[in-house]
Amino acid sequence: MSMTYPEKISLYVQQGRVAPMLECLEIALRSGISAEEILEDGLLAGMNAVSTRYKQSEIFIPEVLVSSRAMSIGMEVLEASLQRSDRPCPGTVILGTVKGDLHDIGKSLVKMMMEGKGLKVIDIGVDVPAQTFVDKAREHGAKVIACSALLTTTMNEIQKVVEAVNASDLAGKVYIMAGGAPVSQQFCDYIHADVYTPTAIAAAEAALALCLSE
Ligand code: B1M
Repeated sequence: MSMTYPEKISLYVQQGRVAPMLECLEIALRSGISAEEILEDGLLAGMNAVSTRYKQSEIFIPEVLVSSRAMSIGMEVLEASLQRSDRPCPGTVILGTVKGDLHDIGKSLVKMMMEGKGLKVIDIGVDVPAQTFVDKAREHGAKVIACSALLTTTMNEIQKVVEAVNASDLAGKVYIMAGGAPVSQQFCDYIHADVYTPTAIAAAEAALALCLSE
């Protein structure tokens, strides 16, 4: 039985083959497959398979890197096709991966989902020091600071963001959201972050609710 386009995209992500992945992605979009389905069953399915094989030591960092590069390029193309909300912009979110952490695939997903909700997202990148989150929130009048952390060694940086906000003029004026694989509700309660969400979609819904509050 022949593979569907999302299945092919998943396979090419696993193999890190950008050109055929992009070709399939374009054909899939043209043939009416939704951007959400391509994201879930293609790009994310491929990256999940890579994560599993990496955990089982079947592949190593170089392979993970080529796959994550393919996934990121696919996400950029898909971003333009994901449904945009036509509501007026309800608020601005500062989004970044915390200091010491270079993982950005989940963060990019959070960005796409938040933009899909009509939010303005200022993506300040990876390896972001706590104070930069505060400075950027002030500069852009943001209502939400969203921190992503993928390492147990960097998740404590989110606490530094909470402390930096509390020590600034933004204390009580900006919400702090946290997420990423090692982060949990319990951890967020412990560091006094305002909102924990486990997925990018949940993060987008929560950020929208925060921006619409009051
Ligand atoms: Co890294 N890595 N990595 N890695 N890597 C993990 C995270 C790891 C779990 C793998 C493992 O050992 N099983 C492990 C962490 C272990 C730990 O801390 N306990 C690990 C390690 C150890 C490392 C290095 C230290 C390896 C080394 O050098 N020896 C190193 C660290 C570099 C650094 O950051 N300083 C490293 C490097 C890398 C690569 C560069 C090779 C690459 C990153 C490429 C990139 O991001 N551009 C990479 C990758 C790809 C992974 C895995 C395989 C996949 C991560 C990913 O992108 N998943 C990962 C294994 C795994 O997670 N199973 C692993 C797909 C992505 C969609 O999921 O980011 O979890 P995720 O996002 C999810 C949710 O978490 C959530 O939304 C998404 C789903 O909807 N989410 C949020 C994310 N942010 C959110 C924010 C929110 C809300 C939800 O609100 C604000």
